[in-house]
Amino acid sequence: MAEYQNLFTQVQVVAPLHDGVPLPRDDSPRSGPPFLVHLLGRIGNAQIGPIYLGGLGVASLICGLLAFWIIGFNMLASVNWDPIQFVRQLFWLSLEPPPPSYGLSLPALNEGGWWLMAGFFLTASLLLWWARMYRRATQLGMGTHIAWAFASAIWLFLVLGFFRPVLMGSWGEAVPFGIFSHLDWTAAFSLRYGNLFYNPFHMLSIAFLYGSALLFAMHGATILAVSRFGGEREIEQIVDRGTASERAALFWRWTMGFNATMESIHRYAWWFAVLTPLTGGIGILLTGTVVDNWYLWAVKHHVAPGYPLLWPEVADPALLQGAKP
Ligand code: 07D
Repeated sequence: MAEYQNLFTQVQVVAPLHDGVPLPRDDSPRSGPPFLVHLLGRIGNAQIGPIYLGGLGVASLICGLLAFWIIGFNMLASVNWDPIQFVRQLFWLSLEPPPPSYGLSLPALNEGGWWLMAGFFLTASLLLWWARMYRRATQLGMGTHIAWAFASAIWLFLVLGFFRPVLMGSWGEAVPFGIFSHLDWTAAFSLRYGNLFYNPFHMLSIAFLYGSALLFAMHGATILAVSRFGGEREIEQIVDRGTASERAALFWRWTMGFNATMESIHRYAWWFAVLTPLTGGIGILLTGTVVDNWYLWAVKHHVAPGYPLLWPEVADPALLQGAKP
């Protein structure tokens, strides 16, 4: 008889290849016969496929590839179509949004027009992928929690690249497509608006981001720690005394006085993850539209002290760009 297996043992659990549950009648067929990959089986399920493509998936992939190609070929053109320089300088290459003089009008192709087109296709791709996730979940009889969490990330993406530029009246406000250029944009944005650390929504977003990491570590560690009692099979373990889940709960009640439940821990995780980009998007939307300098905002609202007048040579942010006279 096989020895009891859990996730610490070296034996890979391989089930017979299967297509999964039958799909509703109007759905597309799933593509490709499934196959096994041993190495992937070490980090997850060894069975790959069948994949469900469907109309939304294909449309999303086409839009995503168009965006990818527009960005990539513009970068290649910027190094004179030299593939060696393309690779060497890849992290420095960028497709920039139009200059502010264009406002929200249609820019010439090589002055931000390609950027606008790439942004359009990237947005279309994300929204189509969102619809695909929503539809696949309902077709499987699942809740739509994954799609709504994804919507929260798309919200921040749209604030950065669409809603805020529209409110500011210029595409030039949006983020460039490039590795280092988007990092530079982020730093410049923070400096231009008086240090984003003083933006309370940036604070909240960081709290949820770090909180997500902490919860993830606590939950992952708890389940691993009780896997010798079958803890990864959560649902079977919830009701029984002396089981993995009772030990996990006891551990936290002993160490913190309080324990989450097998259900509530996943709700905390979902909310912390969702609130990260949700609060972040609010913070970005307010920047430049409602608040022009977050440091001065913080001083005014007694969040931060003003600069002491002890060292007159210290540059007062109130006198820098973005400050009201
Ligand atoms: C970015 C949006 C959704 C993404 C989607 C994916 C593709 C790729 C590819 C075609 C993640 C779409 C894209 C599919 C397609 C191809 C090739 C989600 C995103 C849908 N900060 N900061 C945050 C910290 C500072 C700044 C959030 C920490 C400085 C700006 C987060 C620190 C400055 C913005 C956070 C720190 C600064 C942020 C992001 C520490 C200057 C934002 C949350 C310790 C560097 C964003 C309110 C997230 C935001 C943001 C953390 C420092 C600037 C909490 C820990 C002071 C401008 N910062 N930050 O989930 O929401 O992003 O701000 O120093 O816009 Mg910050």
